[in-house]
Amino acid sequence: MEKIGIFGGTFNPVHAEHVEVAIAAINELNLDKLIIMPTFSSPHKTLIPASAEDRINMLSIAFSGIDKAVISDYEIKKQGTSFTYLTVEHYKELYPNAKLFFIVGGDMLTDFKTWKFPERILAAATLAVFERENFKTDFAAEKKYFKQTFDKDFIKLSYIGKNFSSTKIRVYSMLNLDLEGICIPAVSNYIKERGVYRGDEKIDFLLSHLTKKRLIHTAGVAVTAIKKAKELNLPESKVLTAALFHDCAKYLSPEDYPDFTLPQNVPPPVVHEFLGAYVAEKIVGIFDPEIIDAIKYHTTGKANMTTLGKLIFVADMIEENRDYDGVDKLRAYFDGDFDKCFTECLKEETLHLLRKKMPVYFETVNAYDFYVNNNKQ
Ligand code: DGI
Ligand code: FE
Ligand code: FE
Repeated sequence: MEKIGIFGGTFNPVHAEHVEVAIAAINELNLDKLIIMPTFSSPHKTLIPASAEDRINMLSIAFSGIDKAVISDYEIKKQGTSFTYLTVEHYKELYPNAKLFFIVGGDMLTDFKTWKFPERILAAATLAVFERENFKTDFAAEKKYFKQTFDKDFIKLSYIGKNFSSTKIRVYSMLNLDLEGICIPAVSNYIKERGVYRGDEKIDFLLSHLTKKRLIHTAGVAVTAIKKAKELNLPESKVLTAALFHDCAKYLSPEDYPDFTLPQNVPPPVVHEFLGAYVAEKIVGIFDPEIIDAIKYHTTGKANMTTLGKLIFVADMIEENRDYDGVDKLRAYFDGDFDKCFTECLKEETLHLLRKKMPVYFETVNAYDFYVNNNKQ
């Protein structure tokens, strides 16, 4: 009996881990064919979108060496939200005598129950699940649940998917940073040649006013913050813009902006948050007051911050390039309890300033009082 796998995703863009999963599925399931199925995704809803054509081209490049993999434009051609049950039923009709597998990551397993007509998916195809490195899946419990709920089993692949981030590739591309080591070389050439994820004129401001090191830090803040956007109910585009511009004034001087008024007694390391808010609005043209406010207090914090403000503050402190004692502990909180992470970051920053005998700005004192001492009147 012919064995056919279906592997869906946004592939925006495809990265090395997708290819590894595909190879593992082909080998472990002994597939005759693996259909790679990029989902249709609305450009308006996608953070840093690529055209369907570009996504398909990048997939073709990435899978060019794997004969059993074929790229399908089925869902993209259909447009709109595609439902997995319709896709697998379509292929079941096309290949009535084949055994179909639908390949998903362990993180999707919990999600699966909320998909439309899971029982119809399982009637047409068998799930083949790969584990995710940083995602604990209780496979025994899931198997039991599947048996009870659907009277079906799924196959657990032995392959463990590593954490690769398409978001990182997109953000790095936007900031003109080197994709080496994070993107398949041939795909990265395509991205560069076609300018797939090129930034707009606003981004040009960052490219001409920040150092490379600062751009890498900026990308780190963006990738970290975007990870939490959904959970915190924040629009990804807002999070991205605030993260990208949070340090836009890091190397600028207030003297060069005569219309800008710096508040009194601002310690030198804090100047760039106020100047940044000014520059982002008046020079770059970012008008969302919540974004401007997040930039304005990203260094000091303040009492009564917005969720966006807290997220930028935290991401700034724990992004992957940060390296100080205690940062790993803060990162662990970030993965778990965001509010706890935020108060711990605030404590850490305040202690750091006290240790270094640096002046603590009154907004930081207020934030500490509000969040750590819980003086919320
Ligand atoms: O701009 P970044 O380097 O990414 O990070 P940041 O904006 O959080 O902080 C820049 C520096 O400002 C950092 O060394 C800590 C310092 N800082 C933060 N809050 C205060 C502060 N310095 C003083 N003097 N007072 C503060 O309240
Ligand atoms: Fe900063
Ligand atoms: Fe920063």
